[in-house]
Amino acid sequence: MQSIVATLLIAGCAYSISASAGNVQIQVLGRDGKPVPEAVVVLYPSAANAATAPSLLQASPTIEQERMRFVPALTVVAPGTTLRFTNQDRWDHHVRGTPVGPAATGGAGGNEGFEMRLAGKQDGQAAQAAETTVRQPGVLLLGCHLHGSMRGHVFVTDSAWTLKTDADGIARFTAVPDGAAQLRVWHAEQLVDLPRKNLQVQPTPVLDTMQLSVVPRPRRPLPASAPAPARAGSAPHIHY
Ligand SMILES: [Cu+2]
Repeated sequence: MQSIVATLLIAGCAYSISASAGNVQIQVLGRDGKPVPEAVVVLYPSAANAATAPSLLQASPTIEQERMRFVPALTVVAPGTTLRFTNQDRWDHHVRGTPVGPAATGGAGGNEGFEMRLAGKQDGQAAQAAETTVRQPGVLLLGCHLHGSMRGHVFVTDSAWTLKTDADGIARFTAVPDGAAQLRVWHAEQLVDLPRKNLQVQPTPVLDTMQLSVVPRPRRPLPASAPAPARAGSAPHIHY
């Protein structure tokens, strides 16, 4: 009897260890200690294991212009990804993407900016869409020439191990290769880059936190109905 119990215990342990191998959970906190959703958590596992990288990123993301907002407000992609912008509002948007941060001033390392005019959606017709491809790691600030309140970001990452934090401020990675890894956290309102942190990924779960030096403002709620500025529809006018 005793040996059966011992066997079961050993089996249970083995199971829980294998189920949690490579689990890395990073919680991002504001300066006030509260969880921060919509932060970007980037892991850089040791180079020897780079081949095992998963596909955590969307291959063909769409960013909607909906009720005067970019939805989602933050899009995380790999270099080479084509972004699709779709105007669901009844009025025009003139979307622009502006490189910000260190890559913007790094010459060849930065992305080109882009802009695109998208006519308002007409009854019974498909929403107008336009695409642009991001080539280099870096951050693009999204705005609209017509509506100064519209803000969004595209984070072009240099690691396949990249996630946005959820409502609890947590990014949950699984099956991260064992060994040394670096951790980077980015948030739109964290203007001074936080220093990277060294992690040791191991068979037991790794739980860690990164604290911003700012308290991000809560995002303004989606209005039930936005005012509809009367603008004549126009042909798409796209610059790359
Ligand atoms: Cu607009």
